[in-house]
Amino acid sequence: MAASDVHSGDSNTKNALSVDKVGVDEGPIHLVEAGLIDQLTGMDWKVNFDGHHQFEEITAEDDPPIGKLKNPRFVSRVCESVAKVVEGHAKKGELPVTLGGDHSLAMGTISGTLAAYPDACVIWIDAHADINTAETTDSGNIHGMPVSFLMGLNGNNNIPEFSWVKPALKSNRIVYIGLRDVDAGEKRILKENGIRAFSMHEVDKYGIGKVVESALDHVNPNRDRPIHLSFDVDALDPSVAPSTGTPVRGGLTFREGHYICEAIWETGCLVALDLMEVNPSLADAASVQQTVAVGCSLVRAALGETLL
Ligand code: B3U
Ligand code: MN
Ligand code: MN
Repeated sequence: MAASDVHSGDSNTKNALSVDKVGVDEGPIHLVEAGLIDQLTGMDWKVNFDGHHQFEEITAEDDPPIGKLKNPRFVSRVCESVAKVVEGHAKKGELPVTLGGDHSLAMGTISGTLAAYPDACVIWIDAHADINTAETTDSGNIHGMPVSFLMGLNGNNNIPEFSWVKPALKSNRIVYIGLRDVDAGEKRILKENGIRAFSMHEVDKYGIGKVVESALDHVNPNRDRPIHLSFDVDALDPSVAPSTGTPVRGGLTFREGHYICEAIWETGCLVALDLMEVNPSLADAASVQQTVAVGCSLVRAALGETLL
């Protein structure tokens, strides 16, 4: 496991980019090797690459499941460290970009953002809701659970390993776009907590422009709250982004994905960005190259690249 940070900024805007690897080992480095940093520099971002953070490996024997949760100590330790890095950059006025890697990392990135900007809202782009609790999860994969930890739905202190995660995310400060593979337990949690979600059904019905506007109206009605955008590439259709761990057909088109990033950038409220679940080990070379190129392109769109 390794992670690297890139920080960038100019006089008005600062940018920090951190690259992490949890499970989805090779994704982040592919994005960097594809030239993402040069691309951002070319857009006048001052990019400051930190190099790699090394995490002490915890072997499977030393990290047995806690309840159903797989690799809990390792995931928790990496996320806690990422939370501190993101908080540090955000507090300096930099814009942390985290490349993943497993979406469990958002437990770290969003904790860091909320420590720096307690009134921030989260826009979560994903095929999945990632809101299973330690009780509702079938897979035990923590990448299906980060939102429940951020919202305190596990009674975080009941799982001492995750007691560092503050339940700082309120149900009216997160909105989803792109959902189409939501577990029964997750549907119940979304309903019980009144969490707003725009599935692919709403994207089809209203169009992406209206959906993004409604999503922003819900979490950020006056467009004055800081925004953390957490983008799982599996929100995109597998024909657009095939190299990802859990592809689900019927996803966002290339343009719909980019439109979301562009529209959020246009608000002027973006303070942190995650681009997660690029997984080059899961496809042929051409699919990997396609997914990495789309990933880079989404990051550029979220950081202000315009079409004209
Ligand atoms: N909801 C399932 C599947 C899943 C969630 N996130 C991903 N897959 N990437 C689970 O495992 O919790
Ligand atoms: Mn996800
Ligand atoms: Mn997903």
